Amino acid sequence: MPGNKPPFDVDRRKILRSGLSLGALTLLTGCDISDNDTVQAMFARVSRWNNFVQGALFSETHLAPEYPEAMAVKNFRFNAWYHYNQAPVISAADYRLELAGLIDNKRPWRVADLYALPQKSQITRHVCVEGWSMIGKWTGTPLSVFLQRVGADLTAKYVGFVCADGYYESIDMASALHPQTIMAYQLSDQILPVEYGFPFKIRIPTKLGFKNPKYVTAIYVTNRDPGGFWVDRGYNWFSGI
Ligand SMILES: Nc1nc2c(c(=O)[nH]1)N[C@H]1C(S)=C(S)[C@@H](COP(=O)(O)O)O[C@H]1N2
Ligand SMILES: [Mo]
Repeated sequence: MPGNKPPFDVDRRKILRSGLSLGALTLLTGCDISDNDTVQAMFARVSRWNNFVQGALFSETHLAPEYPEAMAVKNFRFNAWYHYNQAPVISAADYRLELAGLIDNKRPWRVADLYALPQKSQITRHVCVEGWSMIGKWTGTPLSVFLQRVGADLTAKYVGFVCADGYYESIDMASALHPQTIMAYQLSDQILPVEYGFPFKIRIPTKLGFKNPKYVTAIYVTNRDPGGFWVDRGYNWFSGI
């Protein structure tokens, strides 16, 4: 993702290319789209509607495709909004995963304690909104197992993540409890290298790549929409695939 630039500017040409006529959008939303703020507000409404529809269609039994081991790429592509050599270097000795919000046991977790939890592997496709995708093998603990272990309120709406590089993300509870959503400690059977998210990334094969936060330093459970780094710059929050 380039610099701190928003991922897109809403303009008339892009709306027209998306297949919706300006007239149709005006009818749908009741907004006059003559100025950019109104267009932005209208898109926010369409995006909220998208969240609702995607959430309603999402089912905990819908599984992302899994692939044979031989299809997993060994040299995985790095992506962030900065060069890979600026990825945050986390010391395992000093690291503590902080827990906050609607969680009974907020004791911070050390890397070794996380890595001692039950684990499983998945070979799934990571799809980046920028137009590339890659199959990788990730291994780690189902987020549902961890959330149960710490006594999270599983009836709450959102699970939020804070990352060591200033990135942040959040997902709906149904996606957090999905069997393929894992706290991934390994990529290609190796402990996650620094640039891929050490000590762990949230791997969610049912969502776009930007919904997969790396170098997670805090997890919290809440009923208030926490947003996300790219979502707050215009992307759709649910972003299911
Ligand atoms: N902390 C953090 N997590 C992040 C990002 C980031 O910039 N910072 N970028 C996201 C995006 S857009 C993608 S495509 C994937 C890239 O993960 P990879 O480097 O393991 O391929 O990480 C996601 N998670
Ligand atoms: Mo991405």
